[in-house]
Amino acid sequence: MAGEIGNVRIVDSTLREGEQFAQAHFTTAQKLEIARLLDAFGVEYIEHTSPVASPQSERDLRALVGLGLRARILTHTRCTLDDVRRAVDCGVHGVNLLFATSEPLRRASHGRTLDQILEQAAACIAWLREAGVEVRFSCEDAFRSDVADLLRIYSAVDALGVDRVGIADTVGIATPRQVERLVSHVRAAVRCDIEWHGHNDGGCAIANAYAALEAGATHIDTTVLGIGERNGIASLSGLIARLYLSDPALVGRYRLELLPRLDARVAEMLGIEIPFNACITSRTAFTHKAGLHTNAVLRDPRAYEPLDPGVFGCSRAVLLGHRLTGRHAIAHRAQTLGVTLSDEQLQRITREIKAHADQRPLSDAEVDALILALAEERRAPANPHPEATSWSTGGLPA
Ligand code: HCA
Ligand code: CU
Repeated sequence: MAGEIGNVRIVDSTLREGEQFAQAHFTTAQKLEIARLLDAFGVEYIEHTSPVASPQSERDLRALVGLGLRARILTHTRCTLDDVRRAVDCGVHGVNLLFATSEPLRRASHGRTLDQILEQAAACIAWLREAGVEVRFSCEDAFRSDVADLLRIYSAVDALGVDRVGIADTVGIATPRQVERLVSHVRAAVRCDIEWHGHNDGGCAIANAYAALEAGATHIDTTVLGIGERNGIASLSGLIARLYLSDPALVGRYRLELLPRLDARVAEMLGIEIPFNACITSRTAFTHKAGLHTNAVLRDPRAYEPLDPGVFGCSRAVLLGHRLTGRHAIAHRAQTLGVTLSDEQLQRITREIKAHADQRPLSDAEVDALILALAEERRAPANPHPEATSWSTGGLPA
């Protein structure tokens, strides 16, 4: 499968789509910090809000261009000559143009006909080509647009010389199969590259981005943590996890160990936690709990670890103080503490932990205290009341 995916290029839109997240209000310094981190990670493009949006947006875009990063700086504009001129004046390397092509958005938004859309697009594309910057033209709301209309527009802008066309699942309604079908049609209709932008309303953002790549898309829009309008788009960590699982070589040029810092910093700026179910960077992404799992993982982590935490600068955790705990994991912990337990002791402590954890989970320190108490017992004369081991009253796990 992955063999079909070529050289993926990431267009990170944390500073554009991400700014549309309800809780986002980045300062200039924060935007520049995010951009530096994304650049160090290795994304190929960083997309920033249009300079037309507000005076601060224009100043920030200029400051971003001024950083002289390796990543190419794009801005996202409407299809008007005023907007594209302002964008180019800020020094961007490329402009991501968009136009809504679906009937519901045409009605609720701009009210233009297909011919009018094409006329405006042609003028902007010609101007941008003359200015010597990269041009992308995207159809907003592609999955509620007529396929024949889409293909007509994409073929026309391809002929006008855009570097890539964009396909946007603006309201997050597409399934991977639908994505594969539409992207394949577009792939057959244009020579230029294809950018994919998909929202997560139906929980398919990462799957859809991957389906787009399988069908011939070359560029994928992401944001850090997947932030964006409503519940956002494909997250950078999610896309990286998905690609790595198919073939680590697909993400070999990125500094994967920087992902946790990137996600943590952006979460901090937004005043949120990294979502518990985030790929790679969630607090529990490499935590193993049930006895069956921990037993196997301690023998060979690959048993239940499709991603190697070390590659991403993360480490594995094995939880012990809960009712699903297993004897092997406790024996392993004891060994780490330099304690060898007899089979009988091991069974006893496992039983005790389970019984106790039925009331509340035990912290690591509490489990350790129990193991160490048993070690004492081994050294001292036999405890006449083995079940009466006292429990530490330490706090619950964080
Ligand atoms: C929006 C625009 C957009 C644009 C995507 C693109 C979308 O905020 O509605 O330029 O490809 O989701 O359609 O983010
Ligand atoms: Cu969007």
